[in-house]
Amino acid sequence: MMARRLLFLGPPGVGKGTQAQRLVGELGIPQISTGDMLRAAVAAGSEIGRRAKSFIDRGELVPDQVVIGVAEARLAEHDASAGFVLDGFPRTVAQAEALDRILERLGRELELCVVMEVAEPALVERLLRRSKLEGRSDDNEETIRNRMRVYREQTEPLVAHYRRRGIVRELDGLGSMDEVAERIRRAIAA
Ligand code: B4P
Repeated sequence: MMARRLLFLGPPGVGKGTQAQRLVGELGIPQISTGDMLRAAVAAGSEIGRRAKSFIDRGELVPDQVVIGVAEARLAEHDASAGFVLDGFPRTVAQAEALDRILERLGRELELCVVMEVAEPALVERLLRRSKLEGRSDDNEETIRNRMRVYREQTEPLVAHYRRRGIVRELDGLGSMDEVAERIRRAIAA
């Protein structure tokens, strides 16, 4: 049995978004990326986008209340009832606690937390390469370093939160996208 309620954790650029997208096609479940949703809100010029933009551009986390509202609304949509890949949410302990409450209300439970790791120099290199292709406002070196620091300080502690529940699978994010996808497939099926 494949796990279908999944959370991807890992530093910026580790491949969460890339791998979550691949899984969508394979498992037929939606990718829930707060980063993508916030960027779409910025592009649309909505109230949420206006509140999020300066945080994103500095590589800081958008305030919990904003992000939790966005994630909660998305998780309640019909297509998430059969499963989902959370990518980029939760990023703080307060968000993880909110996620627990949201899922409990919906009568669902997280099955697996896939933690990906890659050493920082390779991550910075990947994100700088992406900046040339996509021109994302937060993919410059100074902001990338800040995002790494924010990850280590605020998000990495969540690994322990989920480890206590026995649902963590850790894997190496270095290698080709196909190699990483295969490691994820094995972790999900195990
Ligand atoms: P995100 O959009 O989540 O940004 P990210 O961490 O850089 O994405 P990801 O890690 O998924 O990138 P990927 O590896 O796929 O967040 C951006 C900002 O939004 C945050 O800084 C914050 O301000 C805000 N935000 C989002 N969620 C929030 C929350 N919950 N709370 C508060 N604020 C929040 O891609 C990286 C690159 O690597 C790609 O170019 C890809 O092609 C490449 N790559 C992937 N796999 C590879 C491989 N195996 N080998 C070589 N290259 C690879």
